[in-house]
Amino acid sequence: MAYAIFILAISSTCLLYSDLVNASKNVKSGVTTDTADGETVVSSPATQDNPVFTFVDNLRGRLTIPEIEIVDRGHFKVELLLDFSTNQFQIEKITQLSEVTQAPKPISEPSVPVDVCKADMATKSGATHAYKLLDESVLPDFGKLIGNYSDIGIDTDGDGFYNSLKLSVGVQIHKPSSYNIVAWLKNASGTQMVWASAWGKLEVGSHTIDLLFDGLIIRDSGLNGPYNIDRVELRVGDDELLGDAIDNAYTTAVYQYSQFDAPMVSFTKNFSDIGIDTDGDGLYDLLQINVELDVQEAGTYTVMGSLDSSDSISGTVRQEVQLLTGSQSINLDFDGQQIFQDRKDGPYYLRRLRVEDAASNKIDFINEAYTTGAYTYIQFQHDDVSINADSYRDQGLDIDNDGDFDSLRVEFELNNAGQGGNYRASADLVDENGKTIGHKELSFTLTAGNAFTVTLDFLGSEIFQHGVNGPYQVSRVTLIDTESGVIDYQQNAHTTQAYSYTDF
Ligand SMILES: [Ca+2]
Ligand SMILES: [Ca+2]
Ligand SMILES: [Ca+2]
Repeated sequence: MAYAIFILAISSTCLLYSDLVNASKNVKSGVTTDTADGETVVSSPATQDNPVFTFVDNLRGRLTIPEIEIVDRGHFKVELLLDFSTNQFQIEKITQLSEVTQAPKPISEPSVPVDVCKADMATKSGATHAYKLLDESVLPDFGKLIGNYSDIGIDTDGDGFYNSLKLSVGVQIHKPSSYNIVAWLKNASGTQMVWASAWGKLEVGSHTIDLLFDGLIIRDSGLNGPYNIDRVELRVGDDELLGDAIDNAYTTAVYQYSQFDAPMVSFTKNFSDIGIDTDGDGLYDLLQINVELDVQEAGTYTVMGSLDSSDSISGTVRQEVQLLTGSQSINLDFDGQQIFQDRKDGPYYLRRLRVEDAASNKIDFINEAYTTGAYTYIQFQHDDVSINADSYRDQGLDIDNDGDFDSLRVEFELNNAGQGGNYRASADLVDENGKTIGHKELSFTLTAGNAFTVTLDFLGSEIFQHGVNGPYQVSRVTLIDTESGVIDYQQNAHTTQAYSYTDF
């Protein structure tokens, strides 16, 4: 019956309510919709007043439904009712609203194309819109899961470890079609581990379909069997309508996760870290993190990871390494000067750690890999002349006493343990949208060991013409030794007071 309604919907473009009202509908609706086997499929407001409905041309409209929670994949019919107090138009649309999912998920504002005669409606007024969401998922006439299962570990490369766990599923087919058989595997305590599927055309009769659960995933789970086949589904046709489903279908034989194949390489989650001073000046040029790997296949791999402080990224390292089989370590070296310039004390966090094979396939990944020991940023490499990041201050200067600031003065101190020389400092003044208001530079000479205040006066006329209120950011502060180049840098150094541009 559900199938008949499907045909009706796709062959009609302009239906009156009276054409449909007597149509037999073997479906249920309500806040919770049940299928024939008693399972909850859709939990949502099954009818909803005033959904957003818009026309894209004379015949076709588009219905936007606020939110639907999909409890299970299925095929659903949306009925749109346009009520003009005297005449009702009801339009229906069958649509598949969900993807393969292992957990309930809400779908926000799904958009459903609906065919409707705009010309017929043009003379009406005062329309109210409503929709119904009806489940048409189950097609019991096509085929059945007959409840026959068996399982075995499969080692395709003869290394003594299973590449996959094979589940054989018995099905009885009543109508020839394409079918997709899907199964989900859990451990005994209910943790979802892996799913597998097999697609093919099946003739009438009984068949045994083999599904292969990936051994790498079972190994990586660290969970021993016996495993439970939590659910098996038989899906029909290109649209994969649900033909049959069985929960708690089967329990496998006993397996240890260590009987399955391990990946080519994986992180052992053993780490250590150390500050390295390569030039003997007492400051760390590198923060070196030692990463241990377990290697099944020797070869060329790339290891990469990011070093974060609590609220910013200090750097990303990418390193190609030659690995032999067995357990071994590699070092990821993070730039100490970059850590100093970020001016965030540790501990630091090694994140987004991944290893790729020579073809750039991701083999292992850890999002939150490691927390380093405690460091202060001042322990990392910097010049004997550096910006004192805690010394920034700003003020408006009204030179001619006419009530408007002629400039915005930004000042900061330099730490100077050097022998003196010629330097240059520069900075940008930036608005809240990241747009640059002005740029200032100052060249100066330092004498040995004497502190120095850098004064940058941003033009009041530029701030006024820019027309955006503060507070402003003092950004891209750069300190240059005219002999050796950039010796210190701050991307976002200081936030000014909350000036109004009309103050200038
Ligand atoms: Ca194997
Ligand atoms: Ca050093
Ligand atoms: Ca003035």
